[in-house]
Amino acid sequence: MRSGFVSLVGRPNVGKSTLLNAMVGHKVSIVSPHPNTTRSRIRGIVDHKGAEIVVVDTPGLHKPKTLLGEKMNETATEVIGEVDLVLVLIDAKSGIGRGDQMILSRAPSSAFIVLNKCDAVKPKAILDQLSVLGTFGFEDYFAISSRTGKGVSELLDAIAAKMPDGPKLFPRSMVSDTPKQMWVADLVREELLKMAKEELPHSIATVVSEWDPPLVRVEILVERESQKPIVIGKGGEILKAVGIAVRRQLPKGTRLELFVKVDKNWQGSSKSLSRLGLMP
Ligand SMILES: Nc1nc2c(ncn2[C@@H]2O[C@H](COP(=O)(O)OP(=O)(O)OP(=O)(O)O)[C@@H](O)[C@H]2O)c(=O)[nH]1
Ligand SMILES: [Mg+2]
Repeated sequence: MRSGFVSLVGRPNVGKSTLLNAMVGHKVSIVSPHPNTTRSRIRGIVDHKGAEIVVVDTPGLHKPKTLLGEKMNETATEVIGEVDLVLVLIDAKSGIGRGDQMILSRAPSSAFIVLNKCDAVKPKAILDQLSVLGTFGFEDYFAISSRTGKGVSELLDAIAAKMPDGPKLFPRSMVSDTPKQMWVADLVREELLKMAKEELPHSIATVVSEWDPPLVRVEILVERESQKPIVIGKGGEILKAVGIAVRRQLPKGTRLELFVKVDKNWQGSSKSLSRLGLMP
């Protein structure tokens, strides 16, 4: 038996969480078109060709503007040092930018480079980008699409071959170790992100304030009084739609109650971030 840890790192929005879900074959990390969706480490468990691979999704590495941003970068950087293998994701659609170069310059030479979103670009663009990436001299290179799944199985083959000897770490059929409360809070945030525009995605945080199944209360934090009506919607229509979409993903009979609160400085307050589970 072999087992080990692999981390997915890269700029925000390159498709790390989409790849984690594709590898696990279940949705274990929320995804959105907005950058900075993942705020904490999310672990997914994959059994592949005799190896147990624990894939760790991390927040996108970016220039932090708040304490939350600093903590997110810290989380991602710490994970790099703790795993058996690092996967650096690059977005083929947006190309190799300065942010990517910074990450590539800090990644260990044993890392795998994964060019993602290859479904969205022409073959020549893939070849051109791979030839640039090749100059960095990493262990191996992959061109995949996390959205269509193309290349994901070959990537898993190569990862499995790199895992050290070791025992099974998680019970069979377990796909993630995210606590249920964190998961429900994230599902609510994911649905809100689908409807949110402009700066709102960054302003929203969610946390379970009462966990007494089948009753589950989730608090939605915004930073300004003026954001409250946007999240609630006309006559409560947005909250209602969010509630319906999240309930569909929860056990039958769950009573989900959503509340919106203003916490002006939740992104900059260590007390608020601890309550949200985003720092110790
Ligand atoms: N066309 C295409 N889009 C993709 C692919 N993978 C991810 N996306 C899209 O890219 C956007 C970002 O995906 P995420 O998986 O949330 O990206 P992330 O790297 O986890 O982002 P952060 O958590 O913000 O750091 C979403 O709209 C995805 O649907 C892909 O292979 N092809
Ligand atoms: Mg993510």
